[in-house]
Amino acid sequence: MVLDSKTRVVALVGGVGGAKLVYGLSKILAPGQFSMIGNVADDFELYGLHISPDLDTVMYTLAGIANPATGWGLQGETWRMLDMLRGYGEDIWFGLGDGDMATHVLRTFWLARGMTLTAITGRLAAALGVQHRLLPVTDDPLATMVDTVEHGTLAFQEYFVRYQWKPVVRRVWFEGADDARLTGAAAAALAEADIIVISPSNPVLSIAPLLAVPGMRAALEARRGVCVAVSPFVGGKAVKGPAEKLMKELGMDISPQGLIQYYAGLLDGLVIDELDADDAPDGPPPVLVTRTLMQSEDDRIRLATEVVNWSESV
Ligand code: FO1
Repeated sequence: MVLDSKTRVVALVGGVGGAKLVYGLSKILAPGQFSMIGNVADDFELYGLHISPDLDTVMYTLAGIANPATGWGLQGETWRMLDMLRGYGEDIWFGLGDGDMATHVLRTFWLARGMTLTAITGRLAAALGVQHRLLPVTDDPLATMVDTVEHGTLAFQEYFVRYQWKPVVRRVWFEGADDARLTGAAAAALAEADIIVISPSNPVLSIAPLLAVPGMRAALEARRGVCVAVSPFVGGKAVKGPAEKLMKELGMDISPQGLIQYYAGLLDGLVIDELDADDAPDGPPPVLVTRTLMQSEDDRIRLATEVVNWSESV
């Protein structure tokens, strides 16, 4: 434990990149000290099943059972169900593993019985031994939509997985955002937070949908603690995934200054990689330059420790 046991940390998290940092945070903070608010705008239905890729990525990562090669899905996964579906002539474009299926089956079953996504996520995570709270930002429908040059409007997973984020993006928006309600659990976690960490998840695809939920920005602005973001870029490039390509297509600036502008009004600090040190703005907000690439478990824990210690001082 690196912090006073009363210090409460909340992380806003998306998928694979953010999951690495929250894994590190979960190793240095007690369960009562640390909550995560997760993205649900990547959620979709396939074969009648409700799939929550980002929540599952975080849950599996914290449980230590994520596939280390992909970051999503389970390690040691098998694919018999997909083989069978292929045999039936189905066009398989989304990798649903046999073990992973159990998560989607139970989630769908419990949703149909009236449980909230928050309650379901808590139950699944606890069963996998995850003690820290993983809170969906909303229990209401929220869906990232992507307008592309080649295929027109695509649902997020079609853009991301079916088309491997190759299409050129003209616009991104979040269907359902106007009516989505921030959950009571997420609002309470934010209200009690001493430190809020915007994890190095894709700003447009993972963090923006969280900020699009009515009440979320206000909850961040009304926070008692400090809010720091960890840049998802290393050497001006995305470590993984479409962040750099997509943001450039949308005409956005992916430099540290660009991130400060993107998160305008929210940040008390920005953490950037040492390869981007030359682009470090003078502030405000203050900037911490360190190694943000998380290749090993030690990297995750070291970065998490640096981020919380620095946040205490800004
Ligand atoms: N990402 C892929 O690129 N291909 C897949 O086949 C795929 C399957 C998949 C299954 C379950 C799950 O929880 C996640 C999965 N992902 C897959 C990752 C996921 O769709 C994206 O990484 C996120 O939505 C973006 O954060």
